[in-house]
Amino acid sequence: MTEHKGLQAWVSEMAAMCQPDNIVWIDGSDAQRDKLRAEAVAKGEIIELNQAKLPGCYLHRTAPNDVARTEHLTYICTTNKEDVGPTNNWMSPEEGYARAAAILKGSMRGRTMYVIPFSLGPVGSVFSKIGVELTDSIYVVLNMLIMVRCGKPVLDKLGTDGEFTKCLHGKADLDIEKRLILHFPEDNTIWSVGSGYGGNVLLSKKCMALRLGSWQARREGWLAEHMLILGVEHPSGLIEYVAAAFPSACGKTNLAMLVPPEGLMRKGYRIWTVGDDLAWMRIDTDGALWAVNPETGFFGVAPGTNSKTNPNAVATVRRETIFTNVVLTKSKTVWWEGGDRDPPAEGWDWQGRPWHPGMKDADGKPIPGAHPNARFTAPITQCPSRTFRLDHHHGVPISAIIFGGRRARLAPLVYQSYSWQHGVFVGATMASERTAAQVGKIGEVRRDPMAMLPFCGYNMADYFRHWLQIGQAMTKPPKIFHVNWFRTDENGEYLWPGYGDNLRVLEWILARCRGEADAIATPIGYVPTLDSLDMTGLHLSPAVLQELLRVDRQEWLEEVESIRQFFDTFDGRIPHALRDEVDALQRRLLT
Ligand code: OXD
Ligand code: MN
Repeated sequence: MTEHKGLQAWVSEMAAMCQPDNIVWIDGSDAQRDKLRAEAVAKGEIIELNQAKLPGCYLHRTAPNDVARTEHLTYICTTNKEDVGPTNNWMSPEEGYARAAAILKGSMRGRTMYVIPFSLGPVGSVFSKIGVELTDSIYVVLNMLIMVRCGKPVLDKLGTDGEFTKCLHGKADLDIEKRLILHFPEDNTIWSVGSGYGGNVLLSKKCMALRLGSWQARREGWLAEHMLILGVEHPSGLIEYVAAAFPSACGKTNLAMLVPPEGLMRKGYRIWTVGDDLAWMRIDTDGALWAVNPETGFFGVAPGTNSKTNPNAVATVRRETIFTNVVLTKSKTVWWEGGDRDPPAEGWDWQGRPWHPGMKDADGKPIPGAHPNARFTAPITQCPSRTFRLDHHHGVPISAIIFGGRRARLAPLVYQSYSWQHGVFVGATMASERTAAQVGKIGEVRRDPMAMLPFCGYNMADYFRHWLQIGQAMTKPPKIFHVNWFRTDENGEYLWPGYGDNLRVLEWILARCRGEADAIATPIGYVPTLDSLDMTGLHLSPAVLQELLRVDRQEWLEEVESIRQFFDTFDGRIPHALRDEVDALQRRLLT
């Protein structure tokens, strides 16, 4: 399949270590995919679903101890420990290779090693980076075929001496004691062993696009971010794009595919989904920031996905979808908690055990049928709101960057930063709190800067500096905002309806970028005036709106102290500009 000597040599070297019986190169064709599906069904790796109801759909079950990313087993392996900073686990490259090799050695005996050439970003675009993943899992192959551009066109582009990221995945015996997710940024290499869960094994995603991607982005002067990208079409026909970062479980996929509320739909608003998880962004010759979604599919959380929370996702997963760890029904369809339909009278749970609604464990707790982190893997081309610019080599121009967290109090519905530097500060100090309503006090706050805490491949203090430098290099930087859909009243009830109504906030943000919407300056940034959000068709009392937009000086002064403590964990490496920002925030709060 390739004349690339470096690639051939690396595949041979890895095969000599893992000792597979066969090596199969993935060409990206439907014919090969169909053959692999049949083989995976025959081996019991996937279950064919009801093809009349769910054409091209399959179910996979992971090992019960292998259902989520394992951050404590995820390492960045660099020569100098300080390069990874206090937020990452570190291991020396020597130790990393040696420990993983001991597990991988001979682990593919009796198995096939698949060679998957893939491109993040449109093949041949300035954004594109090529990787090659070796894996002994057909499930990984079938997922990668959905998630990224794979096969022959990628190898053709790689040519005889192109650069590529070396990604090795071996299931070994799926033993959590022998599981390691290792990144070697100095060698452009990733080794993942002992897991079969998507986030640990689809190495294009968190491992390459974010951890190695962020490392490369700093070296090369661009941004690799954990952000959704969407376009908002204005009734005039103008389409403007935003990139938004939220920690897990804050509704990124739902926002990326939102359906405008009735009132705004009638006015002519429309959403274009570019991506739900990753954004690679570069400064183009016009001095503005342009972005691509490096992926071609969604690896979304199934539970809670229904026609109200995300009708576009529901439409997307009707065909050619791999479901992982959901309920299997007697008619070979799938079900999950928080979906559209009532549960089946009986079926099999995510572990394949007979299951029926109302089952309880020994402690009397309900036994869920689907795992809470059950997933769907589906092509973006099936999403009704997909962008028409997915393959554009320039990507899309970003008007606004949005950071968000889950805060029952403190953060207003939306505010705009005063400058790029202030915006970087807002992103760097982003946090989510556990829902505090029930106990009536603020929950535990977890700082998750730019939603990159588990994904930044180097010292986050240096990452903030890189963001500051990118801002200086742009003549037309996006404006930076913060949103919070999760503010509650004293009874713990959400004040804002969320979902489609979030478009009202996006529209204010974009109008601010055009210099059109009103705002008032508060100590934390610009907040909408009460009449500047388009509330057509939404009846929210002025008092509720006022509460949603309120800035409480005392709470923010407490936040300032918490931010200082967070910055102190970086051993004096935090850029001065961000320390200046926290001082300036405190000054504004006290005047
Ligand atoms: C994801 C995550 O799966 O952020 O996208 O954990
Ligand atoms: Mn994610």
